[in-house]
Amino acid sequence: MHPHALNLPQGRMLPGAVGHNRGVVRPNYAFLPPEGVLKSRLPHYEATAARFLAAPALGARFAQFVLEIEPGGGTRAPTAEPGIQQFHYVLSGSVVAQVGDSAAAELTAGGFLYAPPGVPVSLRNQGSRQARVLGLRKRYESIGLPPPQPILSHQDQVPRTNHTGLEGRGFQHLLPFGDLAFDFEMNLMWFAPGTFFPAIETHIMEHGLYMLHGQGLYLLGTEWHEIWAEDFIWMGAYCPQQFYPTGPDEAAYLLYKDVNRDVA
Ligand code: UGY
Ligand code: MN
Repeated sequence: MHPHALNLPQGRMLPGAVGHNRGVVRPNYAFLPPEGVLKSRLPHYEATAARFLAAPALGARFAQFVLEIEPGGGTRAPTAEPGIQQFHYVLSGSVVAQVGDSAAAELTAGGFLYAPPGVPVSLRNQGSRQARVLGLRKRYESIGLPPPQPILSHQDQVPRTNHTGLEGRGFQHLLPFGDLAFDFEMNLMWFAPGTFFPAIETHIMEHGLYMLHGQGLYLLGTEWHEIWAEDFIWMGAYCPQQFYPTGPDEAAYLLYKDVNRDVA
């Protein structure tokens, strides 16, 4: 439809009706630009908005969300749910965090925590500006091992590795890599301009991808999507995937991946 046909005041456009919507939801993946993901409130948080990204309603077997915590806000009391693991990663601002009876620690951008199933988490914004925190909840799949211990750390404490032999790739495994007690990974994936995966991946693991830096082109199924910082992608099992950074600088995203468990 031509914009004039809408009879809008001059200079006003109806987003989506005459523009391009980058958002896509398919049975096996979803691409969610941030502007379309609306706010909700949660009873166990005060002065906090939640923007849900991945959820069982989408087809995901985990939940992922951004918390916008105002100064003085956060969890009303430490929160836990039997059988549910929690992971939080600070995007901006800072929070004072506690997992179980660990010492309280201030987490700034790049700080993260892991709470084993049923272990309570406290997140409080004691700063003077909004804190943005990426959260994840996943039901723990127990095996004959004790569940993992709580973690409070920062990405700067995590080595950057590259097992690919391809120059310009980087991996930071925020959770202990190869520890079979964990049933998921949270990895920072770095891409210098000109890099990409060695092959189009088509694997059983699901992903929740939050774009942190730079930009690129993401293949999902058979379609390419332009991706920018703050975009989110859910990839279901066996979703074909590939990535090319397209900006002048390194691109990076935080990637959830379910691992280490058998299937039947
Ligand atoms: O480890 C992975 O599955 C990763 N290479 N996938 C991705 O970044 N989409
Ligand atoms: Mn993958």
